[in-house]
Amino acid sequence: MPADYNGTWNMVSNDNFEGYMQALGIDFATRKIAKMLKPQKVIEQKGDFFHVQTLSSFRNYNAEFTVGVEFNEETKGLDNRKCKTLVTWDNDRLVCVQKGEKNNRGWIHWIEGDQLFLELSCEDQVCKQVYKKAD
Ligand code: VL7
Repeated sequence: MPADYNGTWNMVSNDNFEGYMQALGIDFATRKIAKMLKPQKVIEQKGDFFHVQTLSSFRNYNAEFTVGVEFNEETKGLDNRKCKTLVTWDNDRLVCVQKGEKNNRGWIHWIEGDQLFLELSCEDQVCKQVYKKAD
């Protein structure tokens, strides 16, 4: 039985989002707006199938994937790049590798209690986010 990520999760902290966005080449004006946001993750999981929505007042991002199945990801509204993306289980952690123009790009999710953790990597930058489960 894989871990259960279902739910609505509200951001509580966002460390080095600026560095991550700079590594992705996001322009200054967009970064200024983006770093003020407190996005929400809405996750629907059925076994190995995930629908992850990252919602904010500025932009939304939508990802659908099955663990273990590589797919073509287009980061629409973010850096607008194309990646070959693969998410796998590492025990109860979700480990994503986004192969493309940027080196060392990917993310890792895990849960501890009522908190959802996310580490986003690109090049030499790591952004650490924490979300708390909504009631
Ligand atoms: C998705 C943002 C910065 C552009 C706007 C900021 C809008 C809200 O890949 C991600 O999540 C995974 C794991 O949960 C599932 O797709 C992170 C947000 C990364 C990167 C780019 C700044 C402009 C933020 C959408």
